[in-house]
Amino acid sequence: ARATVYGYPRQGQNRELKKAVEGYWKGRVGADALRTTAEDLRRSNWRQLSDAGIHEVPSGDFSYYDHVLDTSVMVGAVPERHRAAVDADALDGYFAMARGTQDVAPLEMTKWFDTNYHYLVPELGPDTVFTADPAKQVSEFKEALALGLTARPVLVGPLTYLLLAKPAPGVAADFEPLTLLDRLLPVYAEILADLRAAGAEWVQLDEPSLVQDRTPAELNAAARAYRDLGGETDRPKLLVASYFGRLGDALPVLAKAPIDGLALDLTGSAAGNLDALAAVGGLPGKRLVAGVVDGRNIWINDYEKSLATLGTLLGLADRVDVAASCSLLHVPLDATAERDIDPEISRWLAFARQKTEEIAVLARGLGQGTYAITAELITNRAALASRAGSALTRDPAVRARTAAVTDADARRSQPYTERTTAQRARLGLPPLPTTTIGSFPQTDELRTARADLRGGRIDTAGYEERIKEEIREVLSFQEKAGLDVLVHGEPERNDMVQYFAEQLTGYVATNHGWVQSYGTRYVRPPVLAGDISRPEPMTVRWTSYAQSLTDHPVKGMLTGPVTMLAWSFVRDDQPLADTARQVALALRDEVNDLEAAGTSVIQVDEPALRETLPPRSADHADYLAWATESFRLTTGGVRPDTQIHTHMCYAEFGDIVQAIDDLDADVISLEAARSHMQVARELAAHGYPREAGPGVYDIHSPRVPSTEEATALLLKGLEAIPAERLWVNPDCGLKTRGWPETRASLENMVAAAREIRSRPAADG
Ligand code: THG
Ligand code: ZN
Repeated sequence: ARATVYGYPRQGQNRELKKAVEGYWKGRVGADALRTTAEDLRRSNWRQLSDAGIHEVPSGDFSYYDHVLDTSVMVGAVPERHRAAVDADALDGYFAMARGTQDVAPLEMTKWFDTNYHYLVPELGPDTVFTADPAKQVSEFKEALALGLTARPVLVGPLTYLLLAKPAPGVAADFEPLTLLDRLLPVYAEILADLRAAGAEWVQLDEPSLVQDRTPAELNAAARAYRDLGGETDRPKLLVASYFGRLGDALPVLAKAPIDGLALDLTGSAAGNLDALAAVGGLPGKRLVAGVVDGRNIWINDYEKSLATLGTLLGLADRVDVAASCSLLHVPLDATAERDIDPEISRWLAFARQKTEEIAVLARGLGQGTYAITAELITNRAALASRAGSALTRDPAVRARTAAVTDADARRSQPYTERTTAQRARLGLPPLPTTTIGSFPQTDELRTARADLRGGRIDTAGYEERIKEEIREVLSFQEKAGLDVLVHGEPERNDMVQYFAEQLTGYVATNHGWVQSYGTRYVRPPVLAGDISRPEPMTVRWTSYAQSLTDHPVKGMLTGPVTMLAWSFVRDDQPLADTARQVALALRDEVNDLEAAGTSVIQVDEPALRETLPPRSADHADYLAWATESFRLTTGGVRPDTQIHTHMCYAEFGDIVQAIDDLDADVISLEAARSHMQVARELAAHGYPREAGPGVYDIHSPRVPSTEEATALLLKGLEAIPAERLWVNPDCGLKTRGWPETRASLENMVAAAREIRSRPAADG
């Protein structure tokens, strides 16, 4: 059995790639220096993989920005508006597609399946002409070859590429990119031939779209694609890779296709692939790549369990190789870089580098028998036993409390129709109340203050004085601007998940655990390692300080339980629902403490509610049940006259409107400016009964909306939501914005709300 992986973190141990790319954008790093950095990183990754015992390494998985954008370049799908930039300079054109320029908008960015990675959405239309540009794939393959390694080029497959695409601007919204399949396949065939000519024995085509629900027509397209590509004579062997879930109806399609190998995810809820494979009679004559090491999480593998799975698979394919369940892009690079993690916990952790070692050990155990890995098995068993028996993973008080939760705990004591009366009496807000989502610009001074605190250049008292100073400024601006419900601006927070994780018992933070979120932006997801509890209040001090400065209500600001899970590494030793319940109870304590301190409005953000929706609709109901319950558990303990807000920032809510309703929040603010109030209409169509603030301006751009624009959007919002239930707010938090545009935009927003309030019809 051979050990292999589909992809590896690209950024380097010290995020050298981020520094080089951002340096290039600023003109501080030349194109040649950037290329050299990239080559060095690729070489160092390949050496790491090879040293760990990976027999077949991936090539072409490297990217300056995003591998879906690389695929668009590979098939010549450059939007018209970027054509000139690409023709003038390929690298600058590439970055223009990713980030836009003064004159042209970038490609849209969206989540890569249910991960926290974002890709650039291909823009296609009936006039799209594909042309093969195999240069990147061929040259990176040759680089690996030059190191004496066996490499397998990894490409986004044609079906997934088209299914991820959307109609280009100006193309009819109902245009289906999949109709371009027959035009795309010859381009893939040409690239495959070039890779074979360069010496590739195998090429991997990634088709994660096939783990989502697919129509019969889409499955037919899959069958056709792989019949055509498989039927080419001048081609390498084809490995079709699925990951992020179960193949379902696509499994028999691929099993029958004239391809040479199939990669299956066999972790977590995708373990069902095993029975499904047996049911279709296995893959006679084909290679099976078994994803038994979880590529989405950071826990050590259970060797005995994996070997049992691998043993069963041996009878189901011509040959069985070992891999992670998906690319290792979604985990940090190296757990040994973490020096501050409790040694009891660090022996339970495997980041990308450790996972490659696990894959190699399992391949050896599968190929040579378990006696060949005796020492590794003993160490593995001991580490797993230490985790299962640890007081860190099992806190009896937390377990007793979650076990005692009742339905009533997850329910407000009165329905919205009664609560709203109490809240109106307490808050005394005007119609169309104005507010913001929570964060204000994170200035360089704030980042410097945090770095100074970490570096010991200022003490805690000095740091907190700077935070208070910022809060005073944020409050005084909001009062002057005439906002109704104020916020403290969150100057004390680094990241909306990390900040809470650092204060909750059971969570572990990393120092170097960077994972690419998009382009040169990274996050450091904290680890839900043990049972979660809240030793002391986390935000009450700052909210109370802000409230002491004003007579307006100041919103308490928290991150909700679903988002805490979605942007962390979760436990794999208990159901997600249990972890969610523990986090919810810890947050509930914070909500209740905020209320006790006099906070009348509390916002619990759930931007990740939609993105964690499982790929198979059969799994939606279970997920939404625990997700909405954990939100209601967080917020269910407050008085009727305390107003609960939530916030989500995704353009497509259509399929989760019922879940949004089930949260039973009093007010929801939603990203809407870019989808022209479509959200408001979706809520109205559903009969959403509570208050809502569809965003009236896009915070992702420094552009200042005029009062007239904001007024027009509000009037549109009023067509869907009556004035007594419509809030006025931007799309999202303002932390990535600068102060000048923040000031101007909020002033215009308030002016628009006042303008409409002054009209006779709108005062409710
Ligand atoms: N927090 C977490 N996950 C997220 C978001 C978040 N996922 C979705 C979305 N928001 C992703 N957006 C971003 C935006 C900015 C950055 C990362 C993800 C970013 N990162 C800094 C960088 O790479 O330079 C590092 C920030 C830091 O120092 O912690 O700017 O809000 N968890
Ligand atoms: Zn948002």
